[in-house]
Amino acid sequence: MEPTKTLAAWQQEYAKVESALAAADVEKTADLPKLEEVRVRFLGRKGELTELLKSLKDLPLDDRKACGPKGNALKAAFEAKLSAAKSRLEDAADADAFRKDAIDLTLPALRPPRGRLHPLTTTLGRIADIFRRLGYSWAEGPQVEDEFHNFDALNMPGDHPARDTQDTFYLQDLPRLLRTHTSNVQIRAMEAGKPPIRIVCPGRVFRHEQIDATHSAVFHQVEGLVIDRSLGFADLKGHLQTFLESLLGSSTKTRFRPSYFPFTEPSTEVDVKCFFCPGTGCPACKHTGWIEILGAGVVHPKVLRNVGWDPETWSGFAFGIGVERVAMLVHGVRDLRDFYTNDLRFLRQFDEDLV
Ligand code: 2U9
Repeated sequence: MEPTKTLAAWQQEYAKVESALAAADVEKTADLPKLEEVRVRFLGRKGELTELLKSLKDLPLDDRKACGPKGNALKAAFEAKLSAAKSRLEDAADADAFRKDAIDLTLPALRPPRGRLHPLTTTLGRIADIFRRLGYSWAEGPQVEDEFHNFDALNMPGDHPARDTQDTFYLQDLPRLLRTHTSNVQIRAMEAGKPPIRIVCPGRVFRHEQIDATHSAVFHQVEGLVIDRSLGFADLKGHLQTFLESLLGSSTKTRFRPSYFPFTEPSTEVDVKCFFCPGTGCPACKHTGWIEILGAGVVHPKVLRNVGWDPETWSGFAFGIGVERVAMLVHGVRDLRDFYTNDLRFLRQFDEDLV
């Protein structure tokens, strides 16, 4: 191919590109997109430096030999500057991002949300703990029960009002029911073992109740049973007085009123002096000055006989406490339904580290 460019013309173009490169001032480019613009301007497919190098082929052979290295050196110097500028800008961008996302390790940490025990759990724990210290062990049993363990064994014959479908949930097509108290656990413990016995039976019970601020169809009880030789009402009073003083304070005043349960004789309901008013009467004690807290009695001889224990040799007492009722009294909760709706605003009030 015939040369079409003269050495002078090429040198002139070289000088133009060289001064354009110097003017572009690669070292001072402010950001990466601008740097890329400069690269494309000189080294793109139609870039000024690319065109200059391409036009080497139009020079006479001798001139090409002299100018080639000059052109390549210009290109190498420019590429070195580009690469240095690129590193500098990338480092600066990294440093910026680091500064933006940096975590100040000296700041106080966010407190992770912490769960807490449900007030019914802590109340049950408190009750169980007191009886544990009085030598009771813990027994649990089925919530779905047969009529014998829930009723018959407890001296509640077939026509007893407590068996009415108004009070009891019966399972469809099965001779089974949802237990109405945890007494089934005591019956099962007696069947399975031998006297003496000293147990508390906590658990969920079910009654077909109209639900309101003080009644629920599902609630929790702790029942207790103590059977030994020659135990009587005085032992019952001693245990329950000790329990109530532990639960509510050593100055707790109690009152044992006569009552009736089919499974105990004699039976009693235990009141504590109202701790919301000075005995003058208020809505909490229904204006009586006393609050009913539990029921109890000396175990009926028929109940002992029903599990094959001789009432001539063995006797004892039993009691029942409603967990919700105790929790309401202790915490001043007016509506029992608050325990079941899982409203965190309600539950967060019980920040106890108990049990
Ligand atoms: C056996 C023998 C006797 C358990 C008893 C009560 C009295 C009682 C209520 C308190 C409030 C139920 O939760 S509540 O509604 N309970 O008044 N419970 S004596 O007597 C028994 C249990 C088992 C073998």
